Amino acid sequence: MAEFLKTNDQRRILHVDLDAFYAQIEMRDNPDLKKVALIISRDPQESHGHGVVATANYEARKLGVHSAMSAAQAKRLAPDAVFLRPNFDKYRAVSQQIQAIFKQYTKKIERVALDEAYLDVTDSPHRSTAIAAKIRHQVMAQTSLTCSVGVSHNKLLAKLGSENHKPNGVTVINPEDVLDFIGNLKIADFRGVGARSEEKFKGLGIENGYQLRALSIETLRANFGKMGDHLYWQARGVHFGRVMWQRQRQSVGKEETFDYPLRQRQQISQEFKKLATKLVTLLQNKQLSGRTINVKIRDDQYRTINRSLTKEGAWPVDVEAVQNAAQQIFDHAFEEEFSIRLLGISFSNLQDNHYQNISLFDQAD
Ligand code: DCP
Ligand code: MG
Repeated sequence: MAEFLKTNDQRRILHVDLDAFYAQIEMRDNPDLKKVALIISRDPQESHGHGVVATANYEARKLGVHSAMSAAQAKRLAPDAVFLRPNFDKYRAVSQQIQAIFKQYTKKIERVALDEAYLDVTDSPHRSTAIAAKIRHQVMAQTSLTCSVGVSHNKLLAKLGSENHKPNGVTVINPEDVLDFIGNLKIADFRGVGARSEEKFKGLGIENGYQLRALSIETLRANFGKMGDHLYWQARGVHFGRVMWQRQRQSVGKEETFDYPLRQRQQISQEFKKLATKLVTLLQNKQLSGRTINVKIRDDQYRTINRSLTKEGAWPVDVEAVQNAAQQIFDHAFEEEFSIRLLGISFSNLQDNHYQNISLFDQAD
């Protein structure tokens, strides 16, 4: 099968993840716990069997204990384990120390959990591997904790990389290594593949990334619905999700208040055209689109109506399309007479339009 996949993704992304985070902190603070199976959870005896395992050290993991398992089950697997209640204040404080280290290398940090973050270091003058090494060194020096780091050109690969050599490891995935790295993954390593999908894949005779990649997008869709598309691109190591380092805008919009109330549909459609033109320019400048168009209408009694139209995919960033959608919403809300003081149009459920023009779909297989 020929692979012509030129995504030309030039970003440099790191995924940093502390090893057995809560458990490692507790072992650091009480070294006696290093020798035993340690489970961070309420004790099943105290909680009438209701506790859930937050995490476990590697001794306990050897016995089959893992996150999200019931404490009662963990107790059966590891009867001699020490159960410790989580101390979130302590973990949050460590998390802040770690974040402060990340900030020395980039402001583009997406914190995913207390112990986990993506860093976009594309703009840094330093090599990605040097940054990874320095971060690991500083985390150890300042917190006495180990972490694992994945380095690649997108978030998916960076995350898979950090999982690859856990604990206390670094994995760099260069573009030329992507297809082999992904090919060698077990099917359960792919995002979104849980116990049920794993069974389904077993039924199809699919156990690894190479076999997954051999499946057509149609086969994947037929078996896994929308997940099928995600799996198709994962199998090729393609992922355009951005490191969400800023609080994302909720919406982008324009509105206009009128000195004299508008009473004719003709006036309304003219105003919608003006608003749509301004909004489209704004969206183009920001390279954004959205799945939802919202229209705000206020009449001279100060009654305000907000209505929206949501599509499966992004709306075209196009004056006529936006104007028509707004008019449609308006006509639906006002069939007879009206007296309008304010009109507004906005886009929400925003999406990045940045990659729209990249030809990554010209693939032959
Ligand atoms: N956590 C939790 N419940 C879960 C998963 C995680 O409470 N279902 C908490 C406990 C973990 C921390 O979040 O210590 C970090 O989650 P990770 O998934 O990164 O797990 P660990 O850091 O414990 O282990 P690993 O070495 O696999 O990263
Ligand atoms: Mg972790």
